[in-house]
Amino acid sequence: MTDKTILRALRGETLPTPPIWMMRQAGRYLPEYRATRAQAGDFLSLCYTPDLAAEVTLQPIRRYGFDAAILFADILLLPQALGPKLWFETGEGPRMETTTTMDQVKALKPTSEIHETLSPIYETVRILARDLPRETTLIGFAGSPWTIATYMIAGRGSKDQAAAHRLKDTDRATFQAIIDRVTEATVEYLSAQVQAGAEVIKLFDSWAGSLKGQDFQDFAVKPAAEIISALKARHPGLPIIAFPREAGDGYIGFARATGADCVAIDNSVTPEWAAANVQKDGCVQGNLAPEHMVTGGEALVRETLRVVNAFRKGPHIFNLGHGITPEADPENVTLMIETVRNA
Ligand code: 1CP
Repeated sequence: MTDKTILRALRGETLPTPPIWMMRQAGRYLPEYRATRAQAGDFLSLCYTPDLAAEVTLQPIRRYGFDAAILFADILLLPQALGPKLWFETGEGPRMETTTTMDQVKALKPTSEIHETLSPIYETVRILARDLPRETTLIGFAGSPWTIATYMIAGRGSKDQAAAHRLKDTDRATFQAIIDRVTEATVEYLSAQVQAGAEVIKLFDSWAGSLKGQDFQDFAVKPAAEIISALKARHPGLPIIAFPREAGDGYIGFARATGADCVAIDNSVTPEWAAANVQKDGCVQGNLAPEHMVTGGEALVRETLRVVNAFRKGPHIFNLGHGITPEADPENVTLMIETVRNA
């Protein structure tokens, strides 16, 4: 049995002080991240250079002593490993060769070949498993199939995921084939991360909020349930955090429906609502608005305490409702952590 606080919370323990980490904790708000990224040259080179990816993963642990480190990589590396070209437009974001026809789905690489591209990621995990402080939990991750499919179909990020919805509603067979290929590959990718030393897995369904009704069941719940049951069959006891961002009422029962040990909550719902409706089923993670890392001050302290107090009676991992942004002030992160640990 381990004493790592995050693993205890994920087993359902209510702790006097919630463990804490932060989405995008390695990122552009940190000067040391910007320096290592400049050394790597570009973002994808940083992801695929194990020593540098491990270094930026460790930076926020050294600076702040977070209870968890999240592997530095990106959700789009997995679809890239299936064949489509991926690049990042400076100041704009990811771009990807699109997959929208059955012929293109059939031309994707077989799942067994993804490791050729992704082996540097497993090496980063191995370095981290060796170099992290004993008390720090190592989190591996992947995107959920729906969120990955939105980038594969549109070739880029989009606010409303219109292209993916269109394919889903006009060519269900092709859309379903994309979801199935990504689901299968994600199991292999995450399983390899666990073998390399990841102790917890997080599934990011950043665009789950645009799936409504039966679509939410079919494309947010079902693929997550398949991935989680396959991973738990191979790695008994592996704790898994699911993040169906902006799911709203879809958060209710999500842990039970998918087998996740913890549901990460965004900040479009209140912590009081999430405590009453989601934490009753087990561990929750969240959900301070990331804007407070930019604005700081009294509002940061007040809202941090509000989140801690709302979730106090059950298992909770403190986090932001979404990733910290480049404009954030590193001092505000210190203030948030002190507020949580002294609450
Ligand atoms: O340095 C840079 O300029 C690149 C910025 C950046 C960073 C730091 C990107 C590009 N990805 C990352 C790292 C990253 N991405 C991590 C590392 C671990 C961490 O510190 O948290 C993780 C877990 C992700 C996951 C990720 N990538 C998601 C899911 C979580 C979320 O934010 O909703 C998504 C949607 C992506 C795609 C992506 N990669 C990068 C950007 C800017 C985006 C979003 C594109 C869009 O707006 O659609």
